[in-house]
Amino acid sequence: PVQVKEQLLAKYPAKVARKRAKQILINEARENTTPEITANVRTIPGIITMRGCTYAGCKGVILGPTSDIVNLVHGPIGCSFYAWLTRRNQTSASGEHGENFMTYALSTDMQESDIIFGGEKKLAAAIQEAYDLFHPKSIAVFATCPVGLIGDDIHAVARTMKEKFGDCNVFAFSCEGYKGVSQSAGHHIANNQIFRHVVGTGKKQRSEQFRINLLGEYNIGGDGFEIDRILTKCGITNIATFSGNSTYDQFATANQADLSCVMCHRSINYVADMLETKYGIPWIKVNFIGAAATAKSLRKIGDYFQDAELSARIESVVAEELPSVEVQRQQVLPRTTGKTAMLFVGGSRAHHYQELFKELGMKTISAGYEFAHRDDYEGRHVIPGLKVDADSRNIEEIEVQPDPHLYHPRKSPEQLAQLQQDGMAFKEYDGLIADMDERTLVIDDLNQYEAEKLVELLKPDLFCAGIKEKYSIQKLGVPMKQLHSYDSGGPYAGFHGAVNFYREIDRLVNSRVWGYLKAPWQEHPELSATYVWE
Ligand code: CFM
Ligand code: HCA
Repeated sequence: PVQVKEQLLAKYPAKVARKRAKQILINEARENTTPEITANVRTIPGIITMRGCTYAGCKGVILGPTSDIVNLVHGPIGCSFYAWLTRRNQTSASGEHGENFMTYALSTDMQESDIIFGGEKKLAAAIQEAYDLFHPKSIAVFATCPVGLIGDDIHAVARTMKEKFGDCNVFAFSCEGYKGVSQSAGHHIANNQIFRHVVGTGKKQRSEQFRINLLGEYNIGGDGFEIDRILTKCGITNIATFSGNSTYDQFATANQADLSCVMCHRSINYVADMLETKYGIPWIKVNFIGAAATAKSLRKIGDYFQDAELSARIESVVAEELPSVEVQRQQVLPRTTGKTAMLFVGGSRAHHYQELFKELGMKTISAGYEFAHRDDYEGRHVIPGLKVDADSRNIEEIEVQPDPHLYHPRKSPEQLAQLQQDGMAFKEYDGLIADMDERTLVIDDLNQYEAEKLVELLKPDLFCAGIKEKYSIQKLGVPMKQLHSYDSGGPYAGFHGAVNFYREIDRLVNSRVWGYLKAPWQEHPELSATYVWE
């Protein structure tokens, strides 16, 4: 791996190589201190990053999957067009009135004249139009880059319209694409506003048993549907998923859950903390990617509630579901064992999916996140020491206090201490590095050039990333699996999802077709022209 790292850096100018070197880590010497990686910093200009923007993280990732909040983008039409149904968050429109606004793309369609004279009037008119069309419970307004540059006060417009309507919660997000170094800043801006404007405002009293929130699950390819199927079967009530297939009222009553379960740590861990501080809800890390991980997460939830009947039910669900998953696994195992994979996805998936590859007997030889932070790599113990730079200071941290009316601790300090003594880890996440083998390569914010170089040097049997990587990797003769959109497949979560994944990965890594692929410039060398500087 040392040589691989050197070769990845060899072509860079010295200054760039120095910077990138800190984001490429060889996982070794576990017995020493945890290795440190540089993450959540600006991409070096000129590098073709895999990342997206802050608006994508706010509007696309966090608010995108809600079904009954009307999402209105204030900006030029391109920002909407290129975000229209590109993320595969599914909705069932199972909210109170069956609303589903997810499939619409609403935009103020900013023009040059709006940039010059200001776009606030146009925004107010668009909010009015959306209200007249749908009479929704809520309208969310998203700013794209030019809005921040010209200084439209979207929050004032939202406030005015909210007061005017009386029955519609209008609020806005200053999530201009440039606000942070990646999508991650957008998650934070989105979550802060949902927490501030929606959570805890619900009137409905929830009285079901074993109430949880599922944080950081976005129902890509129906993952959330499969997780809900399993939870329901176990008798666990999922009050609110943040934000896969979610509704406004689910967010509004999330304060009534007794436990928060965090799937994607990167996109939402601070919300789990805020729910605990303000309402007294403890949180645990879960993972429903992988059959064994699913069983483990269910048992963790059971242990928390300390109810013999619930635990027995969980055991019977696991006993009923696991054997058929195991049959499928045993079928593919002889063909997948020993194959190698590389995983480069935005945040948690580069970690979670290693569980499924382990179940297939496959080795993850290199992995990394587009935009995760050091705690997602090294574990939460690094959080107190994280450097605050100009970019992270830009993103608001909400100061939260216990709510005078709604705070009540779900467990006494003694109960919590007992649970911890029995092995339950609260507020804990050890990150990706701890789960990876020694001498594997962990790379933050991988780019186009390094992706191709890595494939050339290590020739994995499978490369996992997103749409921008897909075809360049396939042209190198290596099968490529999209772990964002699932290439229109899925679900991959839970028990049914594991079976889907086993079957697809078996087909991918055992098909010989990839080896026959030749890129046009390999067949016709005259196409591989070299630019000559005169
Ligand atoms: Fe969390 Fe996600 Fe991911 Fe993410 Fe994303 Fe996504 Fe992703 Mo694409 S919230 S960090 S911002 S698990 S959209 S559902 S697939 S990059 S690894
Ligand atoms: C985003 C969304 C994305 C993009 C996926 C991809 C998603 O970051 O804006 O690059 O293939 O999952 O849809 O991460």
